Amino acid sequence: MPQSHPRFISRLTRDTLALILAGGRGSRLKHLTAWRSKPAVPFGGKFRIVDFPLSNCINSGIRRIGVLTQYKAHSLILHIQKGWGFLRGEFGEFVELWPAQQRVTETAWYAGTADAVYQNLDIIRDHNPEYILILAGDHVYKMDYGAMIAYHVDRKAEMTVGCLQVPVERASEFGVMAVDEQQRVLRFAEKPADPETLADQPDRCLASMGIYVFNRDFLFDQLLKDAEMSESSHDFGKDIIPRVLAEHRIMAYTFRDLRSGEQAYWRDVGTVDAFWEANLELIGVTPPLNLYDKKWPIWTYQEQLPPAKFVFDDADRRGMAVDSMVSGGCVISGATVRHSLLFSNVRVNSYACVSDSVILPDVVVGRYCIIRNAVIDRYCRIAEGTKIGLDPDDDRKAGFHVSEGGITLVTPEMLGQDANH
Ligand code: ADQ
Ligand code: ADP
Repeated sequence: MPQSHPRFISRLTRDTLALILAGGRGSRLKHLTAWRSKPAVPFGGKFRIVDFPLSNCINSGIRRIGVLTQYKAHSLILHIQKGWGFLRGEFGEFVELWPAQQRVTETAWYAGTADAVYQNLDIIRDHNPEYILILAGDHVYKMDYGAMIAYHVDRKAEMTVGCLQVPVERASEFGVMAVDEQQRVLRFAEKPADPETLADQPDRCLASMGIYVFNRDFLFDQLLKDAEMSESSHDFGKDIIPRVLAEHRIMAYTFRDLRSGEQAYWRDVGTVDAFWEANLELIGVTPPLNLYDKKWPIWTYQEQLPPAKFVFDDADRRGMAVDSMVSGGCVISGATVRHSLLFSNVRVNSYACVSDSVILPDVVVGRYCIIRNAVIDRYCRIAEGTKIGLDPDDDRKAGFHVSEGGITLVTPEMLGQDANH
């Protein structure tokens, strides 16, 4: 049987435990991650970022998943508890939350990513998987991990690193590697100032996606060794990969669209500008990320909400949204919404005009407001007549955050409102 046969892949994914690293702060998202970790940041109208790697696992047939949390985990924990309890424990399926719990020493929380996994080694050992798939909780993409695990086994790798080609100007944000013709990793530099480019393309680099497949014993050996090293920062990219690649078989797996073979959609929505852009991109007629794909559904927790409605107000002004995505529970009354994404339960009142903006759940936009090029955080109540996104200096004076790309971010705290609703 050829190794890429679907039945063979389903055996591999059944033998895999996935660990989603969801502890990072994501500080470049500014105030959006003041109270929640980046994986818990809402995305795409009704999802949170962590729903993407979680859904990828389920859709790939991986049904044993640990989510490792640390920073401001409350909203992430609630989301996972409410939304991801549908797996069948009696079949050995689970999504479990593994908070930093000082299991190993009394004083240490998670240091780097490798330490986060190391601290859970005894739980992983109990599950006894053949392969361990380590994922970041903060990227938006649709990926069949089965194909990557099959590649890993096929190439007799001890560890496989998922990677993508990126333009050289952006490469310093990533782990950058060089590979031989068989795709074996020869060199790896974490966030290098002077990144090595691809041999045949001087303007592109091979960047790590921060996702890894490990053979169980190899992972255990390396984590135990790393834990002993006082000079290590206990991080996969900074410490483990560069240290092991000379003596071990570390392979690179390039993430491509399985059908077209082209570069696949993958976004690290790590800044306010990237967050705004990735959300608005979803609106297009043929968006680069299709959320309507029945073959690769994105699962989430959602409240039961009534449909969105668009109504005439008492002065007979039309409430409408064009070139927009509007989620359940929204009411647009006598107001105009253009090229915007409204999350659940947003209310836009008469004479208001919202354009090129991303409005998170449970926001109220008062009468006569004008909102442009903005991200409005959950639970903001925008007072009647407020203008946002018209003049960056006015926005800064009002206490809002204006991003490098000119997007205005507004949170309840900036409005002097209680975010605890
Ligand atoms: P970064 O994304 O910069 O680089 P890091 O900040 O360590 O790496 O975050 C990786 C993932 O782990 C994120 O999902 C984060 O939320 C989570 N995380 C971080 N610290 C954690 C901790 N202590 N406990 C639990 N979770 C934690 C990495 C790789 C690069 C690669 C990029 C791709 O190191 O080589 O290019 O990802 O984005
Ligand atoms: P999400 O909308 O992502 O669930 P929330 O806005 O509910 O995030 O915030 C996550 C957690 O942080 C909640 O427990 C909330 O009560 C708390 N929180 C949010 N903003 C503040 C704040 N300004 N001060 C104190 N706690 C806050």
